Amino acid sequence: MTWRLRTRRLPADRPAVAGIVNVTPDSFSDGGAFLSLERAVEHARALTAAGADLIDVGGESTRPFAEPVPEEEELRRVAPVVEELCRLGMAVSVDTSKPGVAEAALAAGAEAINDVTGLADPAMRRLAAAAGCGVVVMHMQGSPRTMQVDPHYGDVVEEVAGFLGERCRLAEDAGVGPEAICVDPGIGFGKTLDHNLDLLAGLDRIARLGHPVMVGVSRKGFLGRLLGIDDPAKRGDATAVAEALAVAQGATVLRTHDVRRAIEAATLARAIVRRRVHRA
Ligand code: HH2
Repeated sequence: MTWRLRTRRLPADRPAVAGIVNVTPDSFSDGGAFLSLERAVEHARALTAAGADLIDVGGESTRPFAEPVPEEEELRRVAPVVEELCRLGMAVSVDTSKPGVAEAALAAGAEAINDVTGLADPAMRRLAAAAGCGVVVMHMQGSPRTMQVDPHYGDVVEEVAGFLGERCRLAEDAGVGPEAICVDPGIGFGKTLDHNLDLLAGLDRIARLGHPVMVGVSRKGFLGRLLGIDDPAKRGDATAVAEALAVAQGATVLRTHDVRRAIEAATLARAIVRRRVHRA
């Protein structure tokens, strides 16, 4: 299934990969590494050379217990980077829940808005509709400051699928084209280890919503908890395995720190799953 961005489409014949550029001092695995324009651009160039289809630029960490960043500061971090990457011809999504930041990124040429609140703000839905850009509608229970305190669900897969379906309807009512919407279960956003595992096992249910499915497992805490790996930088092998399994379950876009490894994982998973389909 292909995801339509503002001026281009992501490939339909293979899983797409979005490389992460965090222009933040405090992201959980790479905080501070790409805070200057030069470092951020250099990193985006490397991700693109490794095969990234999209570069996801964020200026506010959403790790558990993170404090919100004022809009002016987020703009200051993100706008010059988005502008330069667009000038270099890269497809850029902006990872923000603030309409003001999304608007500036779109003005600089961004192709998509990645909103971890699932387009909660009606202004974000109107903005996306007017720009004709792609959107990622993600599920989160609570906010980054509170989400890991005591997350609970009845049936996590059904609840997340229901939430995403409802937010897709709201986006479409505001005028966002259905083919511009990508959904994301929000791994690690208000979820225990069990919730994350249930969601990864149940991605086929999320895929039945009829939109491309983005999954972000890269270096996340649940991998560390399951495997006893405290250092996020050492979760690369676990990330690749989780990414391969996510693709096998229906993920079509991987949001990741290590693009080359994600492409290998996704290509292998897709090649094996194809055989399963042919035998059925
Ligand atoms: N995860 C993070 C941030 N944005 N967006 C989507 N759509 N899906 C995700 O899973 C997702 C996301 C958290 O990861 P990261 O950007 O590496 O860290 P931080 O939030 O600390 O900057």
